[in-house]
Amino acid sequence: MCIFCKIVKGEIPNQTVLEDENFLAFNDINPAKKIHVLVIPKEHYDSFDVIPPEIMSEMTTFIHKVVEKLGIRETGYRMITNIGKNGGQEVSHLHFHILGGEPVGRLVR
Ligand code: DGP
Repeated sequence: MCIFCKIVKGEIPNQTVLEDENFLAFNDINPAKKIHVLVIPKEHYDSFDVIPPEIMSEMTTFIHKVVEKLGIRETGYRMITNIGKNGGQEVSHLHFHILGGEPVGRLVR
């Protein structure tokens, strides 16, 4: 079972930001910015590449709630999802990184 599925099952502890029946948002173990939250579907999908569009639509609604709860809607934030080997994905369970709480800098220079 993958590490994020273990988090969903409660086998690995996490600092939950927001949760509903289908999605979970929790603090990244190794934060790159003041706010660094991961948002995942509870059901396992390897990456964004394979998530059904209708589930992605529900996830979008959930992410909006996470951003509202974090209080970073007004200031802005960066959202990233890494896909596969060349995308630098380490955990093969779809997750969106939400980075904020401070300027995150330019992604592409
Ligand atoms: P990625 O490279 O996009 O696959 O990012 C994986 C992220 O997952 C990385 O920022 C660290 C985080 N991470 C890995 N293991 C754990 C864990 O057990 N708990 C938490 N909270 N985050 C984890």
